[in-house]
Amino acid sequence: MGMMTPAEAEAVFNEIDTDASGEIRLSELRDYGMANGGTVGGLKLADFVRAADSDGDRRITRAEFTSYFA
Ligand SMILES: [Ca+2]
Ligand SMILES: [Ca+2]
Repeated sequence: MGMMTPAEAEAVFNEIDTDASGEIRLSELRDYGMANGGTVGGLKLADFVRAADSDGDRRITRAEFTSYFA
């Protein structure tokens, strides 16, 4: 929602998606949060998942991530 440019959102997504599967699993999110003060884009991890996971499968796809942040 305009918090990042599309290019920034893409870069952050790639940083979190360490296995390059195209979606962020909760374990990847936890690893990222541990290294970044427990937040993603200024949101706590649980709040981030609730907000960005629009289909509720507990995984954040590239499309879900960029449509939320960019
Ligand atoms: Ca992944
Ligand atoms: Ca999802």
